[in-house]
Amino acid sequence: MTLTEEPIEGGSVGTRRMDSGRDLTPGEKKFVGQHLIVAFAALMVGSFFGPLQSLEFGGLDLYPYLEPVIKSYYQGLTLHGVLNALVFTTIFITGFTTLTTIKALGRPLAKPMLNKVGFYTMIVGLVMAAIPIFLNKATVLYTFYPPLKASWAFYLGLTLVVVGSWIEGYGFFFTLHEWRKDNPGVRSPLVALTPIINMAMWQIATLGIAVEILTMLLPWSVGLIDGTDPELARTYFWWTGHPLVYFWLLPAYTSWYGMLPKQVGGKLFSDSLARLAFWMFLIVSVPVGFHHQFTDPGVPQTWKFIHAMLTYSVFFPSMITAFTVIASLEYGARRNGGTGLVGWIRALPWKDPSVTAQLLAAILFVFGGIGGLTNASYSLNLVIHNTAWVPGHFHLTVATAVTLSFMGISYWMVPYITGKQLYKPKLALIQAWTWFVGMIIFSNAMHVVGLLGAPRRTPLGSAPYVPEEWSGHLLRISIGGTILFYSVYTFGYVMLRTALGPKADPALVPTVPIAESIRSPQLTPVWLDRFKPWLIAAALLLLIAYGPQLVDQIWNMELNSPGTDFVPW
Ligand code: HAS
Ligand code: CU
Repeated sequence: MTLTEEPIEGGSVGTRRMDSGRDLTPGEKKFVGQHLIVAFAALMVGSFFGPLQSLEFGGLDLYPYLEPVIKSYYQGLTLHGVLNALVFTTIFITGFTTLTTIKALGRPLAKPMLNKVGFYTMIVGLVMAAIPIFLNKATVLYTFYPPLKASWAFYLGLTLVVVGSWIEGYGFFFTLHEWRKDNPGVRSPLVALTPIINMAMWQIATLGIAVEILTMLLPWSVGLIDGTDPELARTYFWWTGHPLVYFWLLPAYTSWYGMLPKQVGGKLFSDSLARLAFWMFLIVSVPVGFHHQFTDPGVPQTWKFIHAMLTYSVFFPSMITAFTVIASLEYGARRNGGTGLVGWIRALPWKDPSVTAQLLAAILFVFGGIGGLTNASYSLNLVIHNTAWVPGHFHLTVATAVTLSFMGISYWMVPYITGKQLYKPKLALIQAWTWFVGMIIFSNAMHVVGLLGAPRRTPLGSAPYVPEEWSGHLLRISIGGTILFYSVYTFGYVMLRTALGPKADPALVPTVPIAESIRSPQLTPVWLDRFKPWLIAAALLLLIAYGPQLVDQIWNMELNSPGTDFVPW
């Protein structure tokens, strides 16, 4: 790596050393590409079932045609949730983090073998978990709550996916550590640091399901213990389950803060605010899990209340993000000649599918965030819990803010790693807009029908109790789902054609967009560049917010709930 010395504004903090922006080697690009192939394959298979569910809501049940391969609505729903929400995301994120680490630090991975081992561990786990799901031996939905019981291979497979992601995480930590040794006193590049903060958060977050699977579900599935404690299992699960949603979100935030400003011709408005948001996520992402358990009888109200309050605090880093990212976009748009209070929005590069996809993702996230705040309210949660409102909420968040952003990122990343040009950018643009429109129709109807009392995770098309007033909304869900079906396969098609296309003139291939910040990152306070204080704060907060209740639940554990199979619909 060559470093150049460059004076920075303010002058009082010395010089900033900038790396030369070393590109990924062909081998490194291939490794990132392998992640993307697996991630997109999972997305393509998982997304096949989404429209089946939404069509079922409208009264068109296509599941019988899928027999003998797919036995039930619930098997399809399990595939949809596991492949899209767990596999696509985790593998895309580790691939993206590989790219950002190497590119933004300007050096190879410190221990490339370690990352390879991590990746292949995830693949072995994925195959191991997928087989029983396809065999209808793990129809337990993506939350796999006991007493629903899956084959041991499902639990072991999931464990390996998590362990693989830990190992890849260590590969990133070592790389950052080495970079820091070589660059004392220099602020870590934001685009490298922030996905690594996410990986650190993930190590803490996944302790919950690691303990759940290893101490309860796996021994139970192989017959070492006779039953489970479903309440304790839910507490373990949501220790992981809530921060999981930020594990998905933060790489999209890295792109919105650290890449999108460059793509719109601007700069990051505040490096300090960006870092602060990520550190806040590190400390408050985990101790909020009880907001998924407001209706659980085994958790005392005090703890639910504490977690409700902490959930409001996890709202702040997203508000910081809304402010900082919009300010960065405005800065870029005004440089491009945009004017007016909101008129500058038109000066954003809306013809660039990568930008448009991410802007549309962020716009819908505003509504996902409002819904999140509703969910977090202790009393309003009673109205929406376990209704179709909840999948309405998470299709705006994970399925749009995250997935549509990942699609937008892929529109430069796949050309970059393959050395090709994006296939039909106009089609990609249509893809982004159809996702946006399809999701507005789908998720709005899901929210409304949920408020009217429609339960989630239910094949409503076959339910005998559906009142007339739901039917218009159920139809809108079918229409939205069909548009999304078109959109997701258009994305797959554009990616495939891009990857199979001819090599392009290197000058026409996109580079990795890394935004500068308006003020030099060297002016960012050191405490916003250090792991230690934040890790200590995270541990303390966890101890306070989970410690006593967890000890109580473990102390009073009763492994007396026998397993059940899902009854195929
Ligand atoms: Fe959630 C349930 C609360 C965010 C995902 N959530 C779920 C479930 C999932 C999920 C999957 O408190 C279902 C789990 C299950 O299966 O049971 N959620 C929240 C809160 C937030 C939140 C307070 N959720 C997310 C994100 C997710 C996600 C992010 C995935 C990635 N959620 C809950 C609660 C439940 C829940 C309860 C349990 C419900 C129940 O009873 O079961 C917050 O983090 C949201 C903060 C977000 C904002 C929005 C900021 C807006 C930004 C965009 C700015 C716009 C720009 C565009 C830049 C404050 C940053 C400008 C464009 C121009 C053109 C100018
Ligand atoms: Cu949550």
